[in-house]
Amino acid sequence: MTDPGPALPALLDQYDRVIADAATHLPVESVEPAATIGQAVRKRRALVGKVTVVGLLGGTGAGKSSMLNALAGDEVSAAGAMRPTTARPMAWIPSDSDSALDALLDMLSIGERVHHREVAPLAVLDLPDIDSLVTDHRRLVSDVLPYLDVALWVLDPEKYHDRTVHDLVRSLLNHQSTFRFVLNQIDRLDPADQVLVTAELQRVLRADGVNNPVVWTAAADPTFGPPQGTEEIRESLLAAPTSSEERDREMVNELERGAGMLAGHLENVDFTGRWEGVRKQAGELIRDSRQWEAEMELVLFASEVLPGVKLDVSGSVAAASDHPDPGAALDASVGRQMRERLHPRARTRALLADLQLALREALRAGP
Ligand SMILES: Nc1nc2c(ncn2[C@@H]2O[C@H](COP(=O)(O)OP(=O)(O)OP(=O)(O)O)[C@@H](O)[C@H]2O)c(=O)[nH]1
Ligand SMILES: [Mg+2]
Repeated sequence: MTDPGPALPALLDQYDRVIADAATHLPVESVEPAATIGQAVRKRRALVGKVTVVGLLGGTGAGKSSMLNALAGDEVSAAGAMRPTTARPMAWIPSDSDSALDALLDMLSIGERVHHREVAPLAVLDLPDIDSLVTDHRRLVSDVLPYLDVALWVLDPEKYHDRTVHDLVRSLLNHQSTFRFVLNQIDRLDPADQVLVTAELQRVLRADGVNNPVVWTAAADPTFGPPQGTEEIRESLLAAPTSSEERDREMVNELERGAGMLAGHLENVDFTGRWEGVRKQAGELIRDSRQWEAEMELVLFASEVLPGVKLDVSGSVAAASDHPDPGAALDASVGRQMRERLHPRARTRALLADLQLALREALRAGP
């Protein structure tokens, strides 16, 4: 974005107005996912520029905990041969970390925190593996991702090809600007194989849809000697991991995703045109003493245009039966109720359309 600073707060405010408007008439479950995205972006923004938040992702045994220990220069997370080792996430964070980071960790239920006294404003989250059968682990990954400056995928020479990893990479491509990859345990490969495996990993990642994947190589906990490559990784993480444009762009992308979710609950139906036919049909059925069929006709139409909303249909049909023009009576009862309910939807839809336009413009103006 050319001027990302002021654009994002304005877009966030606009987003929140649409959510608040939708919440006045849509069911909670329709609004909540989009509202959560908005909150996530706000929290994420509060952290920008203060601490670089890195999350370690990957299969069990790849060396995520070992990577954290190497980056920290100390054993802060238990690594081990037992699979899986890390059952619960932990965070290695600056001891003077601000409340925004604590609030984020609280929200993600990451209770285990080790504080460091380094000058580097680096927070590293050691996450449980993504390939065990514990689906909670994968849910945690998607909950955490929107907040990361860098999602550091730790892979090893044996399992770098694993389907679980690549399925997940593909499903999370909307966060790809934060993706970095490290081929760990390179001490187990001879130099020629290191080159081959790295190239192959890059090829697979491109096939997943990652544009220009950054692949580092390292040995976080080699069988012999000190860690290799981790110092360079640490420096790369600290050196402006993602540009502010990229970060803002990612947040705008998130808002666009949330707006799209809401749009799914506000689809436009041609009420006026169709209602004319439905009320005529129901009116004729009533005149033919087929009240029950008239009710069905109305219920079906109502459930289509206003899913999840309860309307008084049988009372209205009974009243219309005593009316000289049942169709007109239905229009004044059921029809009026539907119009009243549809009115706020049209309003939210208009607000949402404005928001989606503004989000698209912000993305188009990007680099
Ligand atoms: N040879 C070699 N072994 C490594 C390297 N990095 C980690 N290991 C070993 O691999 C095993 C698994 O490492 P962890 O760091 O526990 O792996 P993890 O990804 O955290 O695993 P989970 O917590 O189960 O998800 C340990 O026995 C480590 O000592 C490396 O660079 N080279
Ligand atoms: Mg671990």
